[in-house]
Amino acid sequence: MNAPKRYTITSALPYTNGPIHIGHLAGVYVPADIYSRYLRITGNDVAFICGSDEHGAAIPMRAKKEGVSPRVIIDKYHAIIKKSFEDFGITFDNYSRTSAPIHHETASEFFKKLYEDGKFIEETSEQLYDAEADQFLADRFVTGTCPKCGNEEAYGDQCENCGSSLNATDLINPKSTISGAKPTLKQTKHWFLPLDQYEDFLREWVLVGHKKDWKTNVYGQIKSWVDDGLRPRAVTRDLDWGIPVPVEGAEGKVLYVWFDAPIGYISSTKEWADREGKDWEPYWKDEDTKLVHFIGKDNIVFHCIIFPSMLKAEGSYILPENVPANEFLNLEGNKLSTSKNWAVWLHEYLEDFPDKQDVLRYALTANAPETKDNDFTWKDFQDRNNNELVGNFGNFINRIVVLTNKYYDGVVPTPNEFSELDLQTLTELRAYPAVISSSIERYRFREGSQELLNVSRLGNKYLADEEPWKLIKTDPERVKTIMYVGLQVAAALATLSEPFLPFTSQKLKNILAATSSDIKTNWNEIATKEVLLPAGHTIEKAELLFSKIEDADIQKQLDKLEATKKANEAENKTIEPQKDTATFEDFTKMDLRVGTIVEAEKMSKAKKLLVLKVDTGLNVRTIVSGIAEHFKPEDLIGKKVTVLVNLAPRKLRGVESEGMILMTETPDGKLVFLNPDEDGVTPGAVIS
Ligand code: B3M
Ligand code: ZN
Repeated sequence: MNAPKRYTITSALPYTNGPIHIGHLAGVYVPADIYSRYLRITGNDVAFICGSDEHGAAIPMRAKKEGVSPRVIIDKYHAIIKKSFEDFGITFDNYSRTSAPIHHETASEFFKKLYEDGKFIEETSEQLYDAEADQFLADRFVTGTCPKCGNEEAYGDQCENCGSSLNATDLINPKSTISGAKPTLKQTKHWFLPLDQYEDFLREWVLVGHKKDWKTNVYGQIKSWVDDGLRPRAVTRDLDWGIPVPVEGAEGKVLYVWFDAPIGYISSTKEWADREGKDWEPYWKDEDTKLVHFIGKDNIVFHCIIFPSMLKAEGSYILPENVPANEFLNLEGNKLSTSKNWAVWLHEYLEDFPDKQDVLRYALTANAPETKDNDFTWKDFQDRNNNELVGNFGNFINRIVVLTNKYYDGVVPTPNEFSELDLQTLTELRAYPAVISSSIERYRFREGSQELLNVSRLGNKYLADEEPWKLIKTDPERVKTIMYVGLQVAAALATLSEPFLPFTSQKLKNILAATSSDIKTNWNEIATKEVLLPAGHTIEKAELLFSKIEDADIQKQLDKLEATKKANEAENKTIEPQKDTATFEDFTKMDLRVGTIVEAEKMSKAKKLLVLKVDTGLNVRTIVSGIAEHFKPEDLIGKKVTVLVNLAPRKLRGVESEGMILMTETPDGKLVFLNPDEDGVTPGAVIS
C-alpha cells in the first residue's frame, strides 16, 4: 500500500439550469465518490470538492423559459442538486456555489492577477450580434454548423458532437437562439488568453509527461487540439449575468463562465478550509498534492487545455495529476437530454426506489462509460440487482448471518484446525484489498466493482462446497470452523464495499456489530490480519441487504419513457425557421399544376425511390420521388397530387426526373401528399 498523500479531488460543477440525472452520476459523481471514499479509508488526506455552476448563458436562458429571474433558477436547482448528491451518498467535503461572495472574490482576484501580469491580449474585434434582441451572441446564445464535424447544432463555444472548442465566429450559418435571426457583426472589446503561447507547455506537460498514465480518450483529444494549433480565447463576455470584469473600461462585461467555473474548485476549497480551520493553499499549491479532476468528455478541453493554461499563467498553482474523463451514458438507446426530458432524474428515481441508492450506484458503476459510450437499460438494472446484488452479495451475507444466529445465537464460533480449502479461501480473501485498490487507483471502477462481487462469490462458493447446513447434524465441530471462515469473508465485504455501496456497507457493519473495537474494518488490515471478526464477538440478527426488483417495477419505468417519447413527438420541437423573403415575382416563377399518378414502380437498388409517371395535363412525364418507404406503388395509381412542373430536370440514379411532387411530413416522420387537412399534419410543417 502506498504512503498516505494529500489529494484534491474535484468533480465538474453542475449547471443549475435543471436537476441532475443518471448520466451525471455515472460519468462524474459516482466514480469521484468511489475514489474519494477509497482514499479516505486507506488513510489519505482528501479534499473532495464541488459546487454549483451558476453563471453562463444557460441560466438566464432557463430563467426566461420559466418566466422568473436567474436568481430564482439558481436557488431552486442548487437546492435540488445538492439534495440529490446527499441522497446518493456523494461525500463532498464541500459543496459550494459560484454565486457565493468567496467565489466572486477569488475569480476576480485571479483575473486581476493575470491582467496585471500582462497575460491577456486586449482586443476590439467583430463579434456576432443579434440586433433584434440587442445582445452579443456567444456560447449557447448561438448555434450553427461545426466547422470540424458538420454537426448543425454546435454552440458558440463548443461542439457537443465532436468536442471541439470553438469561437462563435467559427460557426458556419450561425443563428441566434434568442430570436432565430441570422447574426450581424458588431465591434466589441474583450480580453483573450493567448492559448497559442501555451502550446509548448501543454506539449511538454501532457503529451510527453502523461502519455502513459492518462486515459487514451483524454490524451487523444488533447493531442488533436494541440496538433491543430491553439488560438487566443476570449475570457470575457458581453452579458449581464456573471462576475463583472474587474478592470476599468469593462462595464457591462462579465467573465466567461468557463473562466470562472474551474476557479470555483479553488473557492470551494477555500470555503471548506475556512470552515474546518485549515489552510487551503497546500491543497492547490504544494507539489506533493495530487489534483484529480473528474469530468465528462465534453469538458476535456476546459480542464486539460484552458484551465491548466490559466493556472500556469498565474504561476503559483499545481497542475492536475490526472483527468479521468468518462464517455457518455445513453438511456435505452438514445442520448440523455434535459430539454427532451429523456433522462432518469435522481429525485424521481428515489420516489420509485426509495431505498435503492446503492443499486443505482452499482448498476451505473458496473456499466460505466469508462472507455466508450454505454447504454443504461432498465433491464440491465433489474438483472444486476436481482442476479448480482440479491443473488450473489445479499445471498451470501444472509446465509452466513442467519446460520450464525441459528447455530450459535449470533456468537462467532471458535474455529478448529483449518483445512486446505479454509486456508486457500482465507489467502484468496487477503489478496482482494490489493486487487480492488489497483482497479480504483487506475480509475477502473467497473473492474473494481466486479472484483468486489468476486469476494461474495468466493464466500458463496465456499459455503456451497462445504454445506454447513448438512454437516451440522454429523460434524458440528467442523461447522464451527466453516462458519468462522465465512464470517471473515463477510467482515471483509463490509469494508471493501464501502466505496461502491456505502449504504450497504453501513448496514452490513451494523449487522456484524462492527462498531465494537475488537473487529477489524480497516482496508489495509484485511490483507495483513488473520482475524477480522474474532471468536466470541456477537453479531446482530439478519436483515436483507437487497430486495428483488419485479418486472412490474421495470415496466413502470419503461412506460414513463414511452410517454416522454410520445410527448416529444407531439410537441415536435423542430419547427424550421422561415426562409428569406420571396418576391411575388419569385413565386410566380414556380409553375404548380395538379397531376394524376398513372404508373408507379420501385427503382431497383434504391430503397427510398419510386419512379412515377404523372399526367400533368401538359404531358405524361417521369418523376422520381423519394417516397418508397412510405407508399406501396400500387396504392398510388390514380392519386391526384400537386406537381412543380418547371423544376429544372435532374438525373437520379440514371433516371431523368422532370418535376417534383409536393409533400409534407408529420412530426413522427410520415410523408404525406400535400393536403394540410390530412391527419397528423401540424402547423409549421414545411412543404417541399
Ligand atoms: N458546468 C458542466 C457541464 O458542462 C459544467 C462544468 C463546469 S466544471 C468547472 O455540463
Ligand atoms: Zn463538431
